[in-house]
Amino acid sequence: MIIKESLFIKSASALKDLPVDGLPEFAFIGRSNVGKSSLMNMVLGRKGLVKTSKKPGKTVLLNYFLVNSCFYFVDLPGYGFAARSKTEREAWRKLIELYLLKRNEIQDVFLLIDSRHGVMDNDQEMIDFLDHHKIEFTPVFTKADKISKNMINMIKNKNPGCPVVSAVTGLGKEEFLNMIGDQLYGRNRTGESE
Ligand SMILES: Nc1nc2c(ncn2[C@@H]2O[C@H](COP(=O)(O)OP(=O)(O)OP(=O)(O)O)[C@@H](O)[C@H]2O)c(=O)[nH]1
Ligand SMILES: [Mg+2]
Repeated sequence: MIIKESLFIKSASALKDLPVDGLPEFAFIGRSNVGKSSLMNMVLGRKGLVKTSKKPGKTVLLNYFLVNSCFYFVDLPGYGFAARSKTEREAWRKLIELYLLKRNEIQDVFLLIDSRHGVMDNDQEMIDFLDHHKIEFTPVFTKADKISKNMINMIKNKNPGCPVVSAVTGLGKEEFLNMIGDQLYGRNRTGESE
């Protein structure tokens, strides 16, 4: 899978504002600060395309990026941002749950987990929600530059098929893109993504 082009399309705060072209989409979800926006930039090879922040909670809308004119990356607002008010957290929950339950275009949900911390309570809540509604997802382990090679291997052995990535070193980029290529186009006879 080669990225030829990526383009910011829109930010939406309601399902009625989402694209209507029916293209498949990959949703990036995870705790605030886990590295969703950074991973998107890394795999797209575009440093500043998706806004990243040292301050958690930056992304509060569904942000759509069109890739190769054939699928979308959707940057979802992060959860577990303590400074958000109760009303804001409720609005977040409503938007995310509606999106995950109703949006037929979703091809896969990438659930990002910080390699250093593993699955935390609010990650588990999200996993329970997805499992309960039989929504398929792929765990992706981020910030692998912060852990040892041994730890990386341990995570890989425990979670076969789940990418372990670093937005800093580019680790896992090819595996991540191949996974997307496989999901969209399947594998050709040589076993490589088309
Ligand atoms: N060392 C390291 N730092 C990273 C990596 N990915 C992201 N970061 C840093 O982690 C912080 C948060 O990254 P973002 O990509 O903005 O995280 P996010 O999940 O989009 O956060 P929200 O939009 O707030 O939900 C930034 O300071 C990044 O530079 C990584 O692979 N390695
Ligand atoms: Mg973000």
